[in-house]
Amino acid sequence: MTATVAAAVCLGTAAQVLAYEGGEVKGGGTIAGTITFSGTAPARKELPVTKDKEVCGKKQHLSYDLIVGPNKGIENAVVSLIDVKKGKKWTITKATIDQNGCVYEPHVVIMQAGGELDILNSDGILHNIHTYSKLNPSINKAQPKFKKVLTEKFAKSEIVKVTCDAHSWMLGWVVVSDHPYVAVTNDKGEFTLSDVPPGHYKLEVWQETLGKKVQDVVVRANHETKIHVELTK
Ligand SMILES: [Cu+2]
Repeated sequence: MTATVAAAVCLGTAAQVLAYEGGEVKGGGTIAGTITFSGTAPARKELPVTKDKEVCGKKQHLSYDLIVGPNKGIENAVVSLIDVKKGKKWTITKATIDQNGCVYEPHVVIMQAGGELDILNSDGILHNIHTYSKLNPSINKAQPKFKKVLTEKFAKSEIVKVTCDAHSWMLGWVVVSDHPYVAVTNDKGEFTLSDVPPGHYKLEVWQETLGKKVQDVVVRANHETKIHVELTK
């Protein structure tokens, strides 16, 4: 019994030491750049709409798991600092994804660990959100047509896969982070991380089908560090 209590106290202390500390950043630098695909990008496949065609069939559905632009920029890659302990405060108080035309919009959403995610249902049909995660409890909930919003909490930092049990092609990701130095690339593969305290960091790039790549990055006061990372199959 005593041993259990001691272990619990130890874990509590470790968590406090590792927790991210948000505050004012003086002389922060910027990390900006592009994530590109190396080689010939595979074409997006058309996903057949097998259900609720009157709503889901309004849009053409092309595979959402790898989108490479004309200049090889990878859309929806997640860029984050993985060893940052201190820096700016979070400004997102609540994150939102919508189910619109039977697509999760955005495909990748960022939220604060311990924060809330609003899951909207603009379609007005039955969706069933089903999440896959290691650290956070899995969610498997029907969202009937009259239920305009479901609000869910995610306590732990990790990337959670989101699917819909009603529509097999629907796919999204929730990036739960305990610090705000995380960005999703735009349709040109570009990202920016701003107000980073000067220092040496590990920058991680993650893409759902291409995996992870980590590299060192140095941030200098009031300076922009340019980064280019290539990912491939
Ligand atoms: Cu659905």
